Amino acid sequence: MDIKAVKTTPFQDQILGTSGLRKKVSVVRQTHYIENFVQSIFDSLDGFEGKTLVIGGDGRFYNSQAIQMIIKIAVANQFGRLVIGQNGILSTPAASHLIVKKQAFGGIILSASHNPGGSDGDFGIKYDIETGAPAPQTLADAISARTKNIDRYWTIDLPEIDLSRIGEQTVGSTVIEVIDSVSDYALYMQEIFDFNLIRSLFRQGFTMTFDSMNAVTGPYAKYIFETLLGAAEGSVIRATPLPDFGGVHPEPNLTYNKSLVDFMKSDQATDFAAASDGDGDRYMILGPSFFVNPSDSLAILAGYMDQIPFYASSMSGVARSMPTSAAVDMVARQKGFPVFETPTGWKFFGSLLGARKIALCGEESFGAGSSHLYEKDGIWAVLFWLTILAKTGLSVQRVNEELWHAYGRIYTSTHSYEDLDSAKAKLLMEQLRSSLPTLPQKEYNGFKIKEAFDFSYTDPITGDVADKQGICLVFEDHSRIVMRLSGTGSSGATLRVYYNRFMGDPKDFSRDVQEVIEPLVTISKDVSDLKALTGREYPTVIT
Ligand code: G16
Repeated sequence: MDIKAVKTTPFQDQILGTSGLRKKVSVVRQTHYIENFVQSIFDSLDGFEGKTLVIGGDGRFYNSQAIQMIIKIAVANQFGRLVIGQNGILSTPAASHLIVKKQAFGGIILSASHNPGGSDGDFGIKYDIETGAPAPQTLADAISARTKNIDRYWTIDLPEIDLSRIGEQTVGSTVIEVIDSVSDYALYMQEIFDFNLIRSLFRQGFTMTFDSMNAVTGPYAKYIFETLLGAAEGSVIRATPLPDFGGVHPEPNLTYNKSLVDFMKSDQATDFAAASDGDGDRYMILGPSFFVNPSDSLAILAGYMDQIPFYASSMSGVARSMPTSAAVDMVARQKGFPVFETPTGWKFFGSLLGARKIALCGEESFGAGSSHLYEKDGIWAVLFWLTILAKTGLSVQRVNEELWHAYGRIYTSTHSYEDLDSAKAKLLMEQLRSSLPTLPQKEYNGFKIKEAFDFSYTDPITGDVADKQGICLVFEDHSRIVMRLSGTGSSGATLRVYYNRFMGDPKDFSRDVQEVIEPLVTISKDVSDLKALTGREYPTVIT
């Protein structure tokens, strides 16, 4: 086997965002683009020679071609074994699980998650470390830095590897193993949850719809919900992963999965519905005419976690990203668990999970996970919900209402302004940042600002500091506005504005979310000069 050093020049835009590298397909198809980035990952790591690398992706356009390139570079860099999902398919949580199960050095996951696919859509690459957690910020920074001065990558000449056939072959000193994408993950779920309990729910006639949105969870959901658990055939819809997700924007929320939301408002609604995103790490939960906000969902999972034997001896603390509402804090306080507040990005949970400081974590952006694996996990969250419904016999709505009756309701919504001009969006944040000292004690329509600050985080385990993680305005009545720029887009800028407003009186528990937060929306626009600076009056996505 002839290992070749290929001369290359750096691309200046290979900066890792909230979750790895995300770019338009047209960008990653440039000659040397994938190779540069993957070699930059390897150049930022030490001691992987002879070790195992897991590779897989969400099946989006360019997945297969990119995997063939990565195989060549990984072989040339002397990995001992490559474990690849059949047809190049691995959901993010399944890849994370495999990394640990196969005692791999790490894994490369090809996904732009919830971003659209297809030839003019987005592509993404992220690296997970040996715990199956996303590369921590220090490693992400090292990779970004290496992409700026890379001048060669290693590769070999190799005919295309047939990824449709399960089995092993050896190339040079590297074993290339193609595995079933679903079975290990499905077995692991059976270790965590009582499948007999959930099966009994379906035996009693319980109905569910799981919408895979033409993305990676289709084969996982079909096997787990229909084959193993006995949900009626056809319960899993849009179950075949397609390179362009059938034109669907694979983001499970009220805007991009309106069809499921509408279905759950119709006469045909099932008892329960859920959806997952492009790479299977996000989830959305619905009941008939009822939506569970992800911040509430996290709090509900925290409330029931000690009833799941898998966690009985390991239930420690919980963590949420800063923009996520404090509903989970109220549950954790009552149960005596510490709460950690981290910046947005799953990578910030990794050190806390590794140090066993937390057993549960989640985000307002439709992500939840636990110590079972160090990525967020959509199907796990749905199985957790099915377990709660089977144990309690309650409806989705009733489970959520019980949370409000116990602790009060934090009305929560996120408004995203997508495709803004980047320079204008940055200016908005800079101006807001510089006005922070003047804001405390200011009153807007009866809402008095108590604190105004830019969130900064010191990782309690590693000591790493992350600054400028979102501007927070906290009001005297505990309402809160958070503003930050998204780090997952592939072009332009997305401004995210997060609203929380607490209501303690049960007569206020069934109000319209947008009506409740409306005064805060007006304040956020005023303090940030949003319309004048961006030319936008209304968000593109409301969740
Ligand atoms: C990623 C991260 C999440 C983050 C989300 C939104 O999710 O893993 O931690 O909350 O992006 O980030 P942003 O607000 O910067 O767009 P995913 O599902 O896209 O991998």
